[in-house]
Amino acid sequence: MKELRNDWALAEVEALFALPFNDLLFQAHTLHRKNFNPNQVQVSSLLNIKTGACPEDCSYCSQSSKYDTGLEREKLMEVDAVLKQAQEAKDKGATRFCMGAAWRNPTDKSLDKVIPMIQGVKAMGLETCVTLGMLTQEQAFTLKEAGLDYYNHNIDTSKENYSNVITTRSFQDRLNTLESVQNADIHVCSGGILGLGEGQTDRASMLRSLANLEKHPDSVPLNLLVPIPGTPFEAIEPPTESEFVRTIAVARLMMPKSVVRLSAGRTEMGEALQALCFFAGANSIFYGDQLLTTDNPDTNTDQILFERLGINQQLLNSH
Ligand code: SAM
Ligand code: DTB
Ligand code: SF4
Repeated sequence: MKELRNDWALAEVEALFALPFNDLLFQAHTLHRKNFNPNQVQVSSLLNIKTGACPEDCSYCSQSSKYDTGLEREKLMEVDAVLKQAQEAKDKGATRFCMGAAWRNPTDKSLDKVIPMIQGVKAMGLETCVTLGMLTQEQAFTLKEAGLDYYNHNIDTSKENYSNVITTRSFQDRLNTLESVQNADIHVCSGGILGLGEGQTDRASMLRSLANLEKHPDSVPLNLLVPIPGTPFEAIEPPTESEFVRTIAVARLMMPKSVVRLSAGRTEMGEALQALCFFAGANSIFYGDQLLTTDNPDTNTDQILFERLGINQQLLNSH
């Protein structure tokens, strides 16, 4: 059997989801150990460089102009302020700095303002990541030239559930941007959110879309919805904990060499659930007190978690 597959049939993915929990976790963990050090977790920090007033209608998002979420809009940050935050993230032990903007897509003019941020962060010895919405092929090449390492662009949910979540763009728009990013030889970071009213078949379909890309995303963030008051999804039913862990395990089995990130939603997760996610194959987190507009566990809490689980001994000893 080919080691890295991109020809998954939906029924095969559903069959993985249907395995007894312990069998699924054992398989996923076994494969995880073959490809990674199981006690190492990569840490990325996030910064929202432009906040709110986004023209898209993503039903989960605090930054959409379509919903009254009480979020104050802020224009694009100055380069110096961004670099100061990047330095702080580095001092706390982050290895990658991800900058997000509430745009449908960047204009060429706004992209020009992001370039010195990427260059400055890279010069600090951090890996660089940005998430700016849809890109043209030209813009992807420009970002590559600026030295960008990763572009984050989530497919969010299944193709079938997409129009229940977002109507201002299509699933295919997302795939087109991912293709431009891959063409420009920038590492792809793409994943989704659990808790958008999807069922297990949707979760299987979303992972299938990611794993069947020409090349697997290098990084796969799996977010648990952070419910935002004022959005259509403010009171939606979350997935069960075991279903969340299953999704991580299936992602690990389908994309054995990709880094799977346990992303938003960790403030609501206890130690045992996060530990299970790391066992199932998650090996990255967002680290730092803030995500984009919502809280993340503070760095002390994460240091204690890592210490208890014996994760990243090296990082812990040096900070
Ligand atoms: N505007 C750009 C875009 O949509 O690609 C970049 C920023 S956007 C906030 C980045 C990603 O954050 C979204 O694709 C979504 O997966 C995730 N996200 C946004 N709000 C979230 C929430 N409330 N809970 C979990 N994940 C969320
Ligand atoms: C990703 O998959 N999750 C991050 C990052 N990529 C950009 C964003 C999470 C946002 C959570 C809600 C908020 O803080 O606004
Ligand atoms: Fe805008 Fe991105 Fe939020 Fe959608 S997820 S509303 S595109 S900031």
